[in-house]
Amino acid sequence: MDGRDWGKFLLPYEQAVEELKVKFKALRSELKARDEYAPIEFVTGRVKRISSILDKARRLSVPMDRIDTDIEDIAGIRIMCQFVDDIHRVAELIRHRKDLVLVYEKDYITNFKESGYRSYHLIVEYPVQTALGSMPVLAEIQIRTLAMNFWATIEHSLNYKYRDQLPPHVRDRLRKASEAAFQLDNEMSSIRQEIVHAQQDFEESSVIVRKV
Ligand code: 0O2
Repeated sequence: MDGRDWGKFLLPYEQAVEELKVKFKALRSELKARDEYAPIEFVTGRVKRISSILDKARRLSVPMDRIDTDIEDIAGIRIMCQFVDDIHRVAELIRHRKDLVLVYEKDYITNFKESGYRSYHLIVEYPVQTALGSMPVLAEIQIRTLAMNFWATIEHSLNYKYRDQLPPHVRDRLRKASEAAFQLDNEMSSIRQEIVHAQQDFEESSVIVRKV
């Protein structure tokens, strides 16, 4: 490891993760309390492990003095949703927030990764209020469905266990499993739409009956 004081370096990232987790959990609670639709199922967050930061810096040839600007996912927030449509609602809510600045977006749902990975990523700049003043830190907000999260969690742990050495036929099966998870997402959305339409039809017909 280099001579950096990692404990101090990671402090603002830890603070950013804690604050953003509280804020997105509060957003869910508030929408529910207002009897509005809450597109957020649950929220998690983590600060990237030092070994993982160093691996990524090596892989992307990022010099040590540019880690804070060039590695965008040291602070990571994950927002899980029930439906694919919810992902876009959450992204829209984030775009309108005044407590962070959107830097850019990566749509790994339309352009899913070679591995089969699907998720919507927003890179944001979040100002952390430290004892030394305001400090902007980059954070990656990953928004995904429960099915996308199920796939990504297992694929990540298998890759980790086998140190990125998974044989091609296993990778192929993982890609197929990702497709199956996405089909499940689409089927769930379609079932939900059918229920919503049936409910609307029922409400409209009962209004007509009341008017008659
Ligand atoms: P950690 O610390 O283990 O959580 P990359 O080359 O993937 O690192 P890229 O392409 O710019 O960089 O992707 P991006 O948008 O920075 O996202 C990186 C993070 O997205 C990963 O963090 C994962 O959380 C997730 N991710 C990206 N690709 C995959 C994938 O194929 N499978 C799974 N399961 N997750 C993926 P790390 O690097 O795993 O860090």
